[in-house]
Amino acid sequence: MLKYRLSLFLFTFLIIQSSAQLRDRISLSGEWQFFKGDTETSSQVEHVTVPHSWNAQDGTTADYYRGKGTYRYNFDLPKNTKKKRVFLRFEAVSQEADVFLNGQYLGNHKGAFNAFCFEITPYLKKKDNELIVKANNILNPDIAPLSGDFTIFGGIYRPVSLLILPQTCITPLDYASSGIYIKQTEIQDHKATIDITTKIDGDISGNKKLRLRTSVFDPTGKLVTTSENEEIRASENTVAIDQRIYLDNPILWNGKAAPNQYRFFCELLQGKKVIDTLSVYTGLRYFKVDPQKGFFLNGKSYQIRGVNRHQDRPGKGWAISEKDHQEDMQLIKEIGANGVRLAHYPHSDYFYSLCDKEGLLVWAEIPFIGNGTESTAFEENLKQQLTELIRQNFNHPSIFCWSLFNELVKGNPEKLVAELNDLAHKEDPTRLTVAAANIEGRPENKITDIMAFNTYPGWYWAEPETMGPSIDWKKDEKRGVCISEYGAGASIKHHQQRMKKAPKCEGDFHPEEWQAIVHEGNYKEIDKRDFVWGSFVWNMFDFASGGRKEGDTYGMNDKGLVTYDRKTPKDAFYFYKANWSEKPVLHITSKRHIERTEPETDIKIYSNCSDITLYVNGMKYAGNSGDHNIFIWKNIRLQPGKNKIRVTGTFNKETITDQCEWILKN
Ligand code: GCB
Repeated sequence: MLKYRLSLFLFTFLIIQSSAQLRDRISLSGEWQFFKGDTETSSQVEHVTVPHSWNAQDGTTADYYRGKGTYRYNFDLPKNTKKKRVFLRFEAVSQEADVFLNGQYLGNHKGAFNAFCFEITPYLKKKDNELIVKANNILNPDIAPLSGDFTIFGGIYRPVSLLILPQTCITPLDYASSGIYIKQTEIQDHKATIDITTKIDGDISGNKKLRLRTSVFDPTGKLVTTSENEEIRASENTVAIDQRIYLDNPILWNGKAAPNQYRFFCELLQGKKVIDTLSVYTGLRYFKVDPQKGFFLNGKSYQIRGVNRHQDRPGKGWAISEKDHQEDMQLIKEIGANGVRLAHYPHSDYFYSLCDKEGLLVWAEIPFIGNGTESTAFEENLKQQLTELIRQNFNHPSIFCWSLFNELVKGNPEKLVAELNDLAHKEDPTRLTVAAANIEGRPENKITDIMAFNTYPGWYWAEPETMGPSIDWKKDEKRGVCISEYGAGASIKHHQQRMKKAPKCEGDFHPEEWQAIVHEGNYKEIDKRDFVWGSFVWNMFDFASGGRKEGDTYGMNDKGLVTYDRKTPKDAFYFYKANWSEKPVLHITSKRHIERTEPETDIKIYSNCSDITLYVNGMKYAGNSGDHNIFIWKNIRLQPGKNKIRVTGTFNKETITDQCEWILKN
């Protein structure tokens, strides 16, 4: 036993050793030169830090700059490149990029959200290589999206790296993916069939005695199986190698409860020598949507109750850091959601990885929004963006569906949606296709495997409770239904008590209280219906939408449960937290409504505690029972001047308290 452990340790050690020497990644993030436009005048040149967006400051204004921007970066050849190949990989440039190295044109990339990669080996010099990126975020009829309620921040807004790889390598050039695709052909509780495809690029045609060995480590780090191919015979210099492995009793990736992941360690050998290695991770799981009973993960009911997310932040736009991603994830975890719709475009690989680790179910999406042109170039661009999304994110266990459009309202996109649907199935037969519509009965709504609707009862129309009939109209006997968006705008500076009807959605006054009422009313209706396989609040965070003129700040969509700076959760956040979280929640709503003019008020608490007791200026009010963890005391009299509001509850035998002060003005 000890001998076995020792050899396993040595084996793992050797692999780590060899991979460290074979591949390298050098970050080109840091100081770059930048100027707006494409012809340089020295006065214009700024020193900026990449990731960068030129709309970091003006992205919340109606006439934010949608134009050209040029970046320059100079670097010496890194030391470890002898006999290696060098690739340049961008994680995203918004929204179009032309890239040049030492005057040599490397190529163009269209689409703001996916990675792309070029080989640069032949163009490198020892010293002072000059990299130029000419980018633009000009509205272009050939690039999706053509519309949308969000700012298209321009720039090199995700990291850039050099990949230093062996001459013959697992390729980074297949739509900038990892080159390894772990297909979960059949997963059950007791066995798994997995098909691995590894794409190799280099000097491989003829008899090069190449073999591929894939070792699989379970979530505890134990080597569970190894698959090794016969020698590879290829006529071209790129080849895709297929391997099938079987596992008994796989340790499943089981959502938030157990987000277990396996490691697939691929080694490329020439004769006995290991010439390239790469590890990828995935979690094994199976899922389905039952049209009557909703979502099932690994055979058990697991309704998705989640939030939507946009990726921007104040002062940064889309150029956010890993720390920012972590903070978003922390808040999504805190609220207790079990799923997230990463709207309306591909998000950063880092964020999908956080979702894998936290066990969130992810809806991933391409930016086909509003309307399409009939142009072939536009259609090809959407297909390219879908292929990139799928290949780059193929191994993320969190992703369960590929979404093909959001709210198509113009034209006849049916044929294109059908082609995208076929493409998604061809690229990935293991996940579901989905789309989000806002108009029932349109022909393109019938195409995807499952379907979802954006609906805003209580905000853009009707009362919050109209969510009930709104869902029932949309119910599909074969595909169930998901509410992919619902919500209301809210400012933490605007307050009103005893609200009976919606404020003007296009107006400036967006009281926090009404947003909470909409969510309570909407969510109760969603929660009653088992056939609603998923629901996603619009939106977890306020986000930039340059053209909007409403609420307390123009240029923003304020439907977030949390403010744009991520500092203040609004009351509605605590409604969900009280319903979803396993941690204690006891929250007095309207705390920020400090200055009161009405002597009588209702007091509303969101809580998952028991024995809830309210004290107003020391006077005790017995608890009442709360539907969906909402507790309301009606017509409580405030005294002129200061009022002390305190509430206590019990959670796991612990006493929890919340308090605030309101001032009744005479
Ligand atoms: C929608 C859109 C989303 C908007 C949202 C809103 O239906 O899909 O992009 O931001 O409504 O707030 O109006």
